[in-house]
Amino acid sequence: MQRRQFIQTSSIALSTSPWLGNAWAQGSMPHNMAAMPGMAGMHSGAAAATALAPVEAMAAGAPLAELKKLVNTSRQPGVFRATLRAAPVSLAVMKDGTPTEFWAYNNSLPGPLIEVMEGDTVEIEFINALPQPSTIHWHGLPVPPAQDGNPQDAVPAGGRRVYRFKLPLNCAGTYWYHPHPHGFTAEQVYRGLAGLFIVRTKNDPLKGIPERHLVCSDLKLGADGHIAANDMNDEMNGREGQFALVNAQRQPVLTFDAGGRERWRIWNANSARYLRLSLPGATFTLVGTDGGLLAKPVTGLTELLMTAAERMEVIVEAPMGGGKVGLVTAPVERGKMGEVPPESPITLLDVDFSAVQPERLAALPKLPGTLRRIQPLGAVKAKKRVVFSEEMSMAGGVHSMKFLVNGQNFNMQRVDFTSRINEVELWEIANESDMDHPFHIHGVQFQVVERELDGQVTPEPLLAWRDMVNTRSGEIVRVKLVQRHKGLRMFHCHILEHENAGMMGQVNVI
Ligand SMILES: [Cu+2]
Repeated sequence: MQRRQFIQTSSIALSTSPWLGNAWAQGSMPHNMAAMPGMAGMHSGAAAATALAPVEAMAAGAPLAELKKLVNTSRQPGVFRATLRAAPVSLAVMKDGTPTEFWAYNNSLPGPLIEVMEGDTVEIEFINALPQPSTIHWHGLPVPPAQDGNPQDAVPAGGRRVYRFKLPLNCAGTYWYHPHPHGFTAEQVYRGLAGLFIVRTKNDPLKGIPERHLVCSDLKLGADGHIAANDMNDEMNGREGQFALVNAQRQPVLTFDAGGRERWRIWNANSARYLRLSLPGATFTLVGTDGGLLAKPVTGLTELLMTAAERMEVIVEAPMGGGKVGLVTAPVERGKMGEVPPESPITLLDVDFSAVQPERLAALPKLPGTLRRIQPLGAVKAKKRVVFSEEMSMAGGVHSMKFLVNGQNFNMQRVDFTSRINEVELWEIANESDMDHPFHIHGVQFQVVERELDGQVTPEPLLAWRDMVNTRSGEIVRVKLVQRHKGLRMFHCHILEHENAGMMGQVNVI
């Protein structure tokens, strides 16, 4: 079926037959998932468009909160030891005090920040007090597969386990953690389970610049204050909540450092929303990507485009004139399907520059011209090809939409690729679908080599370590990577609804 036809029929179905969404949701999932506990919400809630709370239902304008840190209980140097407990928690985030039941790590939204040094050993006891199996996946971190919260290693409801890994040198960067159980990831993340992870290095070239942490996430609440279930649009396009938050606050105020320069670590912790960030009057200097600092800063940027799950580090310098400026995210055209209401820019945060003393900025030392040594990955020993595609059908009057990797749905029992440890591989990710899909692979950072669109190849200008890269409709992205641990690794689209629907594969490293 052609895409246009599908869009027409799907919009009719949405407006006239609320129950069709059920059939659609079932048709889009592997059979065994329909029987899983917790999937019930997707079926019963998928059809009717819930009446949503107005954006004003959440207060705005509070000072930006600092992230809560996870306290290290170890007294041994070089060891970080703590507990993360995932559990339901009732929090009042709406103005009128209506409580919302979230699922959170240590009752915190977002989950607490883990801060460690390169070379540290990390030991996290995970307590699963959720009504579903769960895991903790250490997104982007070079940890062994058995400690990486794979879907195969689910911790049952009521269970617990310890994740233990030693971080290598040269992995300082901006990471995060979230659940990764088969079939439950999207729901657990949108209910609030996601936390932050920073690895620091002893020789930080940007030491001394005040640092900010901005975690962008969204929240979809019904008018009654409950977390809304996914509707058909969410399942198709990825869930985007009406509340676009920073550090779990709606449009907070950041009072900029008087010296006029800050280092921002920005997380796109949204399930699906891409960010196109700008701060009128100010420019960004990009200094880091998912896997840490760049080789050299990139100056003069007016926009930052971040796919879901991507992180960036930027240096922000105060614009002339002071005052308050909004950090705005503009809509990103990513090929959404169905009837999508018009989107407008959202102010995520107000930045108050009024305390800045311009003469202090003039007196600051210049940013270093080089930040870190990044060696380009060398000669390729093996190649892999990943094809993202979508399949739509109206067979038997039932909407069915599949999100596929190499023509197949995810199957935990099937190994899609085999890789050899310590070999440079070229992965070609071809997006043969109508939507953009952000590619992610576990346990490694890759280097983007080039992008090809309509036969035109553009070499990647940035030498950078990443674990997220967008693939546009019709685009082919080529990346180089090296696996450093033996075992099973997942790779998938990081629009969590697509991953949940099976746009995921696994590679066994031998
Ligand atoms: Cu996707």
